Amino acid sequence: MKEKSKFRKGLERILATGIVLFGGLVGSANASQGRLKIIYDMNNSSYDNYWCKLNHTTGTEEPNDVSDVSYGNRIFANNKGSKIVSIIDPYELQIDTRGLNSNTPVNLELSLHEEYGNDMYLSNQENSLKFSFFGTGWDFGNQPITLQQQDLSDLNKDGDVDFYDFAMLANDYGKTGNALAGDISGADGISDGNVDFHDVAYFSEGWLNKRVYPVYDVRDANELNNGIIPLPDLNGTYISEKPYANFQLRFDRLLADLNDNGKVDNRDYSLFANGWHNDSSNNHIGNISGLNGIPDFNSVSGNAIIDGYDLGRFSEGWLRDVNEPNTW
Ligand SMILES: [Ca+2]
Ligand SMILES: [Ca+2]
Ligand SMILES: [Ca+2]
Ligand SMILES: [Ca+2]
Repeated sequence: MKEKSKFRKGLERILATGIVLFGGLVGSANASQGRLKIIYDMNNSSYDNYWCKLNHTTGTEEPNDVSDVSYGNRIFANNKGSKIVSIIDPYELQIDTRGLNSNTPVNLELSLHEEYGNDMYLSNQENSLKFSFFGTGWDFGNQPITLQQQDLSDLNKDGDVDFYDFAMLANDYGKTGNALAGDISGADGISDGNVDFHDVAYFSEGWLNKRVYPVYDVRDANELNNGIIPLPDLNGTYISEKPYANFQLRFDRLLADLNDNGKVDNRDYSLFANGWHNDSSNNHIGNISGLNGIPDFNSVSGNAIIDGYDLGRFSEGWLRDVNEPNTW
C-alpha cells in the first residue's frame, strides 16, 4: 500500500510540474542563492559525524576567498570520526562559498579521521550522507543538483581516466606513505599506504572501463528520503584522512541526461530503454530514481531496478537542455 501511494505521489508530482509525458516546457530559470549542508553520518555513536556546507551567494568568488572556511582545528569527542571536505586544490574546505550563479562542480572527498593519525579498522560499518537546505529561500532556485561518486582512477579529477592519471600513478609507483595520490587501492580494495600492483590493477580496470556510479537527485533525496543518500558499508583498515571515495556535486547536470551531454533526447532514451526492467547490472545509468526518490537496487542481487519510478523522472527531463534554462 505504501509503495502504491508513493508511486501515485510521484505521478502527481509529474503532473504538478505541468509537463505532459514526452513534451512541453516548464517555468523559467530562477537561479537563486542556496545553502546546502552535507553531514557525513557514520550511524554509530562512537564516531563524530562531520559536515561541510556549500553556499551560492552574491559578492563571493571562486576558487577561494575570505568567505570560505578550511577544514582544521577539529575537536574530537571519541578520537575518531568521519571527514567530508570540498576540495579546491590545494584547499580542503569545510565551508565552500561560491558565486550566485556558480555552475562549477563541487568535488567532495570522504575519509575517516583519527585524532592521532592512527589507522582505523572497521567491520560492516554503515554510513550515509545527509543533505539539507537551510535558510528560507536558500534553495538554489531551480538549478538541478545531482551527486555522483567518481572513479578513484581519475587521479587528477578531470572526469576522464587516461594517460595523465597514469602518469600520476607512475610517479608514485613503489613509494610508501599515508598521502600518496597514486595509492587508490590495496589488498582489501582500499588505500593501504603503498603504491604497488594492487593500485595498478585497480587503475587499469578503471582505464579500460571507467567505473560508473548512480546519479542521485539531491532534491528528490531531500524530499522523499529525509535527505539521506546511503553509502556502501565500510570494511577494512582505513588510513586516517586518506580519501577512500570521491563524489561530485553538480548544478549543471539534468538527471535524465544519461549520457551527460547537456540535453535530454533520443540518445538518452535509447540508453534508458536498454535498461528497462533489465535486472542484470548493479550500475545501469538509467537507474535514476526509486520508491524513496533515489536509485534503488534489488535487495538480493544488488542489481539496479529500472521501472516506473525511473520512467517518471526520465519523462520529467524530456527535451530539456541545460544551456536553455527556460526548458528546466
Ligand atoms: Ca583524469
Ligand atoms: Ca595501495
Ligand atoms: Ca543527453
Ligand atoms: Ca530505479
